[in-house]
Amino acid sequence: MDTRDPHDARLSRRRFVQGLMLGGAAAGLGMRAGVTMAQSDAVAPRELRGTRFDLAIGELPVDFTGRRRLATAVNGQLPAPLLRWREGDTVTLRVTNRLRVPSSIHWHGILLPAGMDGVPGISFPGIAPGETFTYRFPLRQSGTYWYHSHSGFQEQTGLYGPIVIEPARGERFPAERDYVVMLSDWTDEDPLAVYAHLKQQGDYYNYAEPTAPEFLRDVRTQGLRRALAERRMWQRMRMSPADLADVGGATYTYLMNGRTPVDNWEGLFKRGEKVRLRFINGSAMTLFDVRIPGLKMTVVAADGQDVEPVSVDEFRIAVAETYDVIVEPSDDRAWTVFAQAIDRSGYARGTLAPRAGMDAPVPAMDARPVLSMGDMMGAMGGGSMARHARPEYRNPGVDMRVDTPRSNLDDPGIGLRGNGRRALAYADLHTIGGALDAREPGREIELHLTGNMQRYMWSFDGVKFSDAKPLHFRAGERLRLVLVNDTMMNHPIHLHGMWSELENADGGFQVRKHTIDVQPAQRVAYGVTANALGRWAYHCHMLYHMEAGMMREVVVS
Ligand SMILES: [Cu+2]
Repeated sequence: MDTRDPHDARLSRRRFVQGLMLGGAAAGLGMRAGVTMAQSDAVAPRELRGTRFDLAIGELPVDFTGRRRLATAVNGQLPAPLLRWREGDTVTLRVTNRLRVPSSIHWHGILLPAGMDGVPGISFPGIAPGETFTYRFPLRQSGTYWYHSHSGFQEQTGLYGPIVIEPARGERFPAERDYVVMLSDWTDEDPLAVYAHLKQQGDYYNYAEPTAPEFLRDVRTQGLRRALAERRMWQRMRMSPADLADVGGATYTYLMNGRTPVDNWEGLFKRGEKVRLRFINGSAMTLFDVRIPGLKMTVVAADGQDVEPVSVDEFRIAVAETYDVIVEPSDDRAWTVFAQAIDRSGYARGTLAPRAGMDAPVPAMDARPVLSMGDMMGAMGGGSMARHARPEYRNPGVDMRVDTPRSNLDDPGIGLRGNGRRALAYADLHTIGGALDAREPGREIELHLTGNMQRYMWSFDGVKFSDAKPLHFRAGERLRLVLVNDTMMNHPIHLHGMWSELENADGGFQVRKHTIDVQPAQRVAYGVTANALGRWAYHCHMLYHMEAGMMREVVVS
């Protein structure tokens, strides 16, 4: 049964186009389109430095699409101000909640005492309306990170901002210019309504079901019998090969540093300069594929940690990940920074240029990728056998189990395979200096990423957060976490408070991260040193997946 209102879908598309035109008109007049905050913008600096910060969480009127909406902002800004810290300093942040509902700020990827982590119900009670909470912690790391609300859907409505921690001994890969490029997804809909629609029907926002012309094309290329068989296969599984994103471009406007594609964020350079771009995916639900047509990007850091430089044309950035790249624009011309959503339903875009007001051609989006059997079943023939937890069986919350997951890290992921561009894969990332803790893990915890797409239920091992007991790590132990993705979606999994040190398929150290994106039907393993006492959140960073229950509490004691 299809309960979507096609009229509704057309309307949202029209609104998107309207938004583009409005944004364009405003840009032409030299106004800041998108965010109506000229007053606060003039007063509040977009970048804050030092060791003491006063941050106020409040509402902000915005207009990204031609409709006025209220966003959640920090100091009247969306994204929240860039916080520039220095490794070795201790920072104090007084956060005042001026909303009518409780709020919080979580410092994503930062090693800190559990009470400073900012997750209501786990780290602290949250910040009540009118209240000020003071966060204070020493900085034991450097690199690109970000911060966001961990309360309700406030992250979806704008409460996210970048953090740059300058290394005490200077940048390993210096550059003449340094820009944060923060990607996000904005919806005019109330996120509560988005979530309710998804619960009502998991593919509510998926307007990408195969169409009649596509079926005819398949018949032409594969023959009637195979095309029919394939349709029947998908129908039998009550799944769609177009299940790439729960929410797409008909609903979302994709932003780069808070600007719509028409509003066009720009970064300036002089020819021959090295430009460092600190990409942060601060979106609620969107994986982006990023490229700058005509320019090679040298990836030098992942999740704040320096890596052996690797030159690529394109990289996928999952929700909550950060990547630093260095580019060297060789000509006196503009270059488009292009970030298309994984389902190719829209994009964020900005421009690198020698002078303000220039732009470059925006590439066409790639064709929408289609899931392969490998994305659903893993390594058919070969591959290790998965051990499923008992609650994964006879469970309405689990519609699929992968018995032979693949564990290769050299796959950049669906839509990036064999597209003629050199796309980054986790196998290309090598953290400089290796693992922080070389001990062989003394214990292994295997968890399965599970869900029921149609009912929009998400969980670990078939058990949602509200029904689950905390995981226990023994203080000081080195352990191995194994994640097996039993679903057809990517899940960027984030462990708070401790590093996740990804292993290659042979068990050797690969890369240190705070968020590990697990591809469909993939098995990954990573080392964790339980050196941070207290209670921590461990969850999928797709906001609506976390809300639905793909989360655990971890207790280190
Ligand atoms: Cu998820």
